[in-house]
Amino acid sequence: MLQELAGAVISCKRDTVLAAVEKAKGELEPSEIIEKGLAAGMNQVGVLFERGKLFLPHVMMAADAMAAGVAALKELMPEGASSSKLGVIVNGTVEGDVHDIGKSIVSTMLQSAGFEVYDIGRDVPVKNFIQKAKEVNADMIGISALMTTTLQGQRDIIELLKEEGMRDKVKVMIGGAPATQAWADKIGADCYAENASEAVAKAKELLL
Ligand code: B12
Repeated sequence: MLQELAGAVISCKRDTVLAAVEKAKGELEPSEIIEKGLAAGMNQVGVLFERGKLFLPHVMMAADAMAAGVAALKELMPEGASSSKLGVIVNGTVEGDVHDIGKSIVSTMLQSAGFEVYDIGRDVPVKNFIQKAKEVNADMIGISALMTTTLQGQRDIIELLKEEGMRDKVKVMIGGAPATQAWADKIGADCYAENASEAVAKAKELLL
């Protein structure tokens, strides 16, 4: 079943992904379908792209198909108990970076775990992270970067938080394929998470 889901993303066909998700719905947890099935397929698309076996239009189609698959699962994921929010999190992808599939999965899973999540999108200027955090009185900022060239944006957001005197009040969680624990330590982030389930576990650790 997981292989079928991954294979559907690699096929780059929206209908194939939706059919595979429909089939898997009754048997697997939505988080498992997303992380172990669809995301695994997307990672494979990345490998095939790097090897020159797939081209950018394929990657865009696969990304679109995967997003449709995730959207079809959203209704199955609990919204989180609205009366007892675990904490407020602003989550976005840094400026100059349009990759948002992984970031959106992280937002969805944090939300369904009971956090109040403000997903501010992709290609987001540094100052917008800070503005939104102030506006909603955030406990944590999540920052995604998918390219080595945009990783610096994570450091810039932490630096601006310090300048604004907000660093003690707001935790910072970073993620995205090129991010690592060593990078998180270097830039002074509170934590790094490799995937959405780990992001939920670490957010709970830091905020509860
Ligand atoms: C899909 C994709 C695209 C799609 C994006 C569509 C979209 N809406 O997101 C499109 C086709 C638009 C695209 C464009 C480009 N891409 Co691209 N893309 C990818 C690809 C194949 C997959 C990324 C993905 O969605 N993975 C699946 C998700 C589920 O995984 P994920 O993002 O890693 O997220 C998980 C974790 O990282 C983590 N996580 C993610 N965010 C966060 C945030 C927090 C807070 C936490 C805690 C955790 C967390 O949890 C997620 C869920 O488990 C990668 C290859 C790869 N191996 O990553 C290349 C890749 C990232 N792209 C790359 C490049 C170069 C580009 C382009 C410049 C291509 C071009 N030549 O034009 C442009 C970028 C334009 C720009 N300015 O941003 C390079 C980056 C190279 C580098 N090291 O810097 C990669 C690595 C491919 C490659 N090897 O060349 N791309």
